[in-house]
Amino acid sequence: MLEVLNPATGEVVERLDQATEEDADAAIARAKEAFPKWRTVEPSDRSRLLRRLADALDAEKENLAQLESKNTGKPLGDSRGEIEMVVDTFHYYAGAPERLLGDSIPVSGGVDVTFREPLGVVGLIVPWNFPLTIASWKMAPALAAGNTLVLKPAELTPLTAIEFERIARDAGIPEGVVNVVVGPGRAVGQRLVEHPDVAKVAFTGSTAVGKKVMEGAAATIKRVTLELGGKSANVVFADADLEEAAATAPAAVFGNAGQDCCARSRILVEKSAFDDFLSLMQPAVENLRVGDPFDEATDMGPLISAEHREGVASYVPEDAPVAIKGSAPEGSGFWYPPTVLAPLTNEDRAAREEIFGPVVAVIPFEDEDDAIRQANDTIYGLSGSVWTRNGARALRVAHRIETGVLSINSNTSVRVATPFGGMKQSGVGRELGPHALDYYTEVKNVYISTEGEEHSSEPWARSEEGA
Ligand code: TXE
Repeated sequence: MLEVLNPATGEVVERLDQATEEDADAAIARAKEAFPKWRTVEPSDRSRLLRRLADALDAEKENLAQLESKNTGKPLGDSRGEIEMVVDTFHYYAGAPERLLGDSIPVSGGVDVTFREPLGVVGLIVPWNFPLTIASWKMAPALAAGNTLVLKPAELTPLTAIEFERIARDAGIPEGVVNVVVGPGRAVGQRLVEHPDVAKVAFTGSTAVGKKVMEGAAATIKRVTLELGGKSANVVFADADLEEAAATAPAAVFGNAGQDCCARSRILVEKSAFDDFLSLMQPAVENLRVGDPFDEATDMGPLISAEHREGVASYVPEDAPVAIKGSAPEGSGFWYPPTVLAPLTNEDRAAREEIFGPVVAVIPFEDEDDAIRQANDTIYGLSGSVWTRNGARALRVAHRIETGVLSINSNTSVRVATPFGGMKQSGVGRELGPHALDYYTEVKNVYISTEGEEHSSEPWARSEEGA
């Protein structure tokens, strides 16, 4: 029996039966059976069905947002924004079935065209930090391209995925196309990775489990996309709008209580502006309201679990250089205060590992080369920001930072219409935007001879004749 908790109170909100490997097999079998029919649904009809699903999600968005906040502890306003993105993601990919264009390639003796075909059954494994949002980034392009799917939500946050399965069915998505299996990563997740009838696994989670997924997928040469950890740098030059950079830096790392793969958890500040930056940042940290997710004034909720809080706290030992500390409620719930460690070096543990909590390392740098060297001195490469008023420098630095997404004078990472994903050990592949569809389709090349019977169409035959 799986006990689902509310992290803001520590109370059980739901008790669910856990799926087993046999349940995973049954879901894969249902998806396999549904695939031939779903892939041949007329593109315009598939489009219409996905649009209807987006509208159905829109109609239930308040219910879904409330459920997401109850299960994750994130502020209700954040959950509403996330569910809005789920709806937008389905609307965006609803336009894709009729736009999955192939190529026509000039060749001699015939016509050559490419088709973009669905993969088959795809297994989607998602984490607890943005439960339904991250699932939608995978489900919408997968379905638009004609795949059927099995979704495994994180054990800690299965509630919106269960609702999604019902909403999809009610919206007319055919039986077996969308299957949700709630169960442990090691049994159900692993089964999706190893099962020969699953053509691809799309995974978001820790880099450690991502490596296991890649390894497990090798046995059946399964396609994989991985969206893993990050240790993104927020690079602030002395010539930047320091007030804006400092006022927005806390939200860029403490948003979702720091449980965000794009969190700017290293702030690199040019030495000459270091003290000014910290002074400007202080009120923004101290004024963060940490508390009840259902209070509209709340900026930050609790961490996901007691165990995770212990892990986060281990990065702030007794002798840690805590420069700024926010507040957090006492008592039940998995609370942790926003914490700024400064000055740190890029060698410190808090600057090297993904903490996934509201703890940030502020690190000085000497000049542009030093900033780039430190920003790149990490195994990760997911996100990041550059703050400067010098346009040429902004582009120079953006080119040299090894990261999949970067923003200049902004802390945003994700948009429905633009590609998102990591370099280095932050992952493989891209989600969102037009690029995601490449990862849910195979390219098939078809050559059609236009030569008559009397002509040989084989180039080697022709060269033999000429020889
Ligand atoms: O992630 P896991 P967890 C990081 C973050 C966090 C740490 C642990 O640092 O503290 O990971 O979080 C399923 N085969 N991120 O434990 O274990 C699991 O059931 C197949 C960063 O929650 O990676 C869940 O559905 N699947 C990240 C999903 O994988 C397996 C987001 C993620 O779980 C499996 C989350 C296995 N062997 C955590 N083992 C980000 N970058 O956004 C587990 N799973």
